[in-house]
Amino acid sequence: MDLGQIRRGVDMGPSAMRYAGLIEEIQDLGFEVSDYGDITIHRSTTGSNQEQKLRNLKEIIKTSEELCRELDEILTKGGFPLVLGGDHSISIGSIAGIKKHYRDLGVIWYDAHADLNTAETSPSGNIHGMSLATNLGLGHPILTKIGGYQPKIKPEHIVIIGARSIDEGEKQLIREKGIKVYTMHEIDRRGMTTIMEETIAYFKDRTDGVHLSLDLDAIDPIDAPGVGTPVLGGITYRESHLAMEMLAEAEMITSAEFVEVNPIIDHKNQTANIAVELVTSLLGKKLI
Ligand code: HAR
Ligand code: MN
Ligand code: MN
Repeated sequence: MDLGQIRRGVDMGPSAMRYAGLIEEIQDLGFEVSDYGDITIHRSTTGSNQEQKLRNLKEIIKTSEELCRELDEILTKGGFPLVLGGDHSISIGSIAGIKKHYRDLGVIWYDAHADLNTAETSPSGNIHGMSLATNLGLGHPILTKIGGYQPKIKPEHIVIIGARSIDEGEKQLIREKGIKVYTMHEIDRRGMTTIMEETIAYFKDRTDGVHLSLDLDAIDPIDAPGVGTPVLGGITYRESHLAMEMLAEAEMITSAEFVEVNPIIDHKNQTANIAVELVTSLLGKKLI
């Protein structure tokens, strides 16, 4: 999927991660993998809907409904859903499908951005900057009702990690709803170990499942250059491994998505390689 923003190429993210050995690496950890393949993207043939406020809305809705159905099915079969992006608008469909299986689903939003815009506050009209708000039930009902219900997530069941580019409307919403955010300031000041310990403790008695939504732009562009909206001063490669390893140790994550890998912008598939490494750390790969 690349319809949630305007830079082409992010739809090739899943291929780049497969090419980087994702499936083999997961199998090496002892897991059985079923690759569900790519979701068909319903790109408009009459020229995509370049409507200013919700760009490509119709196409994103169709795609999200399909992703929602697939994730519902995977969880019904007892699998661990791992979604590959694609721009971050895919989390609308993935969380719509996943949340059907939990009463209080927690979400870790590992991202340079908060993705808490609505059509009213968005500076861009790009739906990938609205996906977390949509999951909270905020914004256009046609988006928030994907999967047939809303809201999916409660504000107190969200932890944002790595934020450093937050729009005015998003800041207001964060304050209004009391959403827990660890910006780069907190990570620098208190260290990733403390942030992850607190996040794990926070979710422990509040949720019955935790979805990790990892946007590769959370990581510093020096380490992960292959993203459409890079922001300086990000989480390091090592801090990100630590975060994934701590989540693995806590056995807390019940589904995950790795998004915004754009191979056209990337250097020698570096960002896709990091994504694959982080998946393996999340799934319990150890150094020794
Ligand atoms: N906040 C800006 C917007 O809404 C930029 C969002 C960029 N988004 C992502 N997702 N890459 O995290 O347009
Ligand atoms: Mn994002
Ligand atoms: Mn982002």
